Amino acid sequence: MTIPPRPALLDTPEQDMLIGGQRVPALSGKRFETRNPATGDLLAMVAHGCAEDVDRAVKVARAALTGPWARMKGAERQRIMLRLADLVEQHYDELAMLDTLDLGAPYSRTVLGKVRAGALLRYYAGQATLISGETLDNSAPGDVLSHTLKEPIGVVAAINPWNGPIGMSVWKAGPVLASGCTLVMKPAEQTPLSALRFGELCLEAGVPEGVINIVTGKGDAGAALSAHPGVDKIAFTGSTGVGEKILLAAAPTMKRVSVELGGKSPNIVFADADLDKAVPAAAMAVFANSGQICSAGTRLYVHSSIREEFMERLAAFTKTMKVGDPLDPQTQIGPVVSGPQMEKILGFMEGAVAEGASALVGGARLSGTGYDGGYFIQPTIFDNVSDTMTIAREEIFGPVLASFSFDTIEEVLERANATEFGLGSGVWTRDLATAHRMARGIRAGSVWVNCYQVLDPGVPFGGYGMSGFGRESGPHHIEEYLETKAVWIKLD
Ligand code: TXE
Repeated sequence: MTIPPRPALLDTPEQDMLIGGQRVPALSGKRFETRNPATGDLLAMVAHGCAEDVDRAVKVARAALTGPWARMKGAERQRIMLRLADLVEQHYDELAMLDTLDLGAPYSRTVLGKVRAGALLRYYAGQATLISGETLDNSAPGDVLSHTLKEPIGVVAAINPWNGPIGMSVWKAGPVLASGCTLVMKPAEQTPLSALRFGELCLEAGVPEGVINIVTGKGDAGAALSAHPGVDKIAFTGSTGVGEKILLAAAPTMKRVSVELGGKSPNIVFADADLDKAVPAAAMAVFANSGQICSAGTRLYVHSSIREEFMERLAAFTKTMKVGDPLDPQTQIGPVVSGPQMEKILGFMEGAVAEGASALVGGARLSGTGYDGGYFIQPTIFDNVSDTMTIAREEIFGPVLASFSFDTIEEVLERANATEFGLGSGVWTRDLATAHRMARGIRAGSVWVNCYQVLDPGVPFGGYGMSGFGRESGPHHIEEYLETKAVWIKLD
């Protein structure tokens, strides 16, 4: 693998927003810093968009709903989206490199997103030509003919997290473009850069000006989007606390809202599992992206009859994982995204020890990586964890695993479901009946059997309970971007 050169975008140290096809500074002229979490180096000063910039972008996005975009057939939107898919793939090295510098995720990981980004855009491009209403002739046969029309819902606001920036931009834009909606997207303040480059590629692909707008800013810009009367739908991915705020802010204007929030996902290994596969997968389920994945498998339940062997092998595997320089092709785990996130994670680890858990592996900040200013944390496995401890219940969003032992399927189901969240889950077994019983019994939006964290544009992803609602991907996702209008025609 070759590490690409520093992205050309960074030659412009002051990065502006993208509104109405133009790169524009914030109306206040203010900017905020975005830094490399591995080195602390300043990457760019980014336009600090606030409520007035949000208002400007929303007005542009509303106006674009009646422009050339509104007159395009699905097949034309599809052609633009396929061109965008090609462009995103052609420029993926640069997009992945921007994320590596901005987020700290190893380049060996960010570049893997290329396949998914292309697949997502092509999947949604396909959907652009499949939107159609129905003829409903059975309400009063012979007397009235009814049919439905599907219309774009309008202006969509996407409020994004920082843990997978370019992948999230593509995921949020796909259904917007397919449905004929317009978008104001606010990337997270920690990782705003790749979204800006993606916005430029949308223009290059032929997406009309004003259809995709990128407002860089902080929580107040997200709050302004959530309350703005010109926004029809919000697609949010982020913390459960902010999800609650967005629902409240959106209520007075009855916006459609989908929220993909936090998790505390169980990963369950039965005695008959293929351990050669389950051991590395259990490690990657929680340590990939430094644990900064909403559906990370953070609660590991291993059957008591194999637990000792399993934990020994898991500990040995974890010790081989290479943590360090995100630009080293061998690196598997980079730093966490920011100083505050690192402090929060270290706080959880200290709390775990105070509550009686013991670190089987790791348990501290990592030094000696060559970047002493970087926010590196050792991949950590906790043993002697009880179900009531904080690390067993709360989302840590770092490379920290809580491990448990179990005896029966009924017991493990009950304990796996004893959480307010319900996003991901893993089951490792060779027994079909066990697999099916677990798949039915677990309360979570995804159950991965003998695999973990697999995503596909054609398969829905989302949460139960405090992990949110709405499903992204899959054949029905686009419905969340459409209004259904019933038309009644009296025949006599
Ligand atoms: O997320 P926030 P943070 C979880 C994870 C992590 C914690 C905190 O546990 O440790 O959240 O991360 C915007 N109205 N996840 O603080 O605050 C904000 O600018 C509208 C899980 O970074 O939720 C950013 O664009 N928007 C998660 C986005 O919300 C607001 C991924 C997410 O930020 C806002 C990330 C407001 N009042 C964190 N305040 C997942 N589900 O994958 C902030 N924002």
